[in-house]
Amino acid sequence: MFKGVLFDLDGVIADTSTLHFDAWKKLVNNYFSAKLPDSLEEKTKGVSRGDSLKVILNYLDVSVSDTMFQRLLVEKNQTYLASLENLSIKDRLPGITEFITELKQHEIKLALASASLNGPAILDKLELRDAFEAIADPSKVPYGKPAPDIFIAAAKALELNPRDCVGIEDSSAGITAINHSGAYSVAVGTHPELKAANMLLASTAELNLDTIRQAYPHN
Ligand code: XGP
Ligand code: MG
Repeated sequence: MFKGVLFDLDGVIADTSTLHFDAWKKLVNNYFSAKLPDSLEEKTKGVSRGDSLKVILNYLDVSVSDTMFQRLLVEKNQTYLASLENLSIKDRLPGITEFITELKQHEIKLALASASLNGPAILDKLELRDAFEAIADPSKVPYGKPAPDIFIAAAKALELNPRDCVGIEDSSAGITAINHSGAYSVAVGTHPELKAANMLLASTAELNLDTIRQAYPHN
């Protein structure tokens, strides 16, 4: 049986992925008078703030100075934080409360492996900070998702081998990261690129210990 679960945050624990993309869209509209297609959302999912902006600038085919790049990052985050003002326990995604309770009952350790620098603040708003034994700091790992670093750091913070952990993700960059870390990957969502996961669930409502335990290969 696995001993730890390494959670992504946006789109797995909280319904915040769309808020991120809304903030990116607003930024691009304000600064470049352009619209981002919904198809770009998957490419900004799971990746860091800076990498998301690179994806977007690349799509727009524009280059900006370093100063402007930093300004855009700050402004995007201000817009995003403003949209979180009323975030609360009600914004936990379906099934998350029950799944976390089940994991705790079985003494399985929890770590956060999010690319977001806002992770700790969001866990506080969702009243979930105490449920997590560790929060891996994305600013302290050399490479962001799709590199495996944040999942390796999260397992290490739990004093576990990634092989003894399950990673849960809603983004294809995140699934690639889990797969390369050695943990067992569980994807939640319907995007075709999530098929690279070891286990694919249509939504967080399907997360439960028995389903994963039965499929987990290192019992
Ligand atoms: P942070 C965020 C990115 O801004 C966003 O584009 C990604 O989709 C998200 O992380 C993935 O979790 O990072 O701005 O909250 O630090
Ligand atoms: Mg995510």
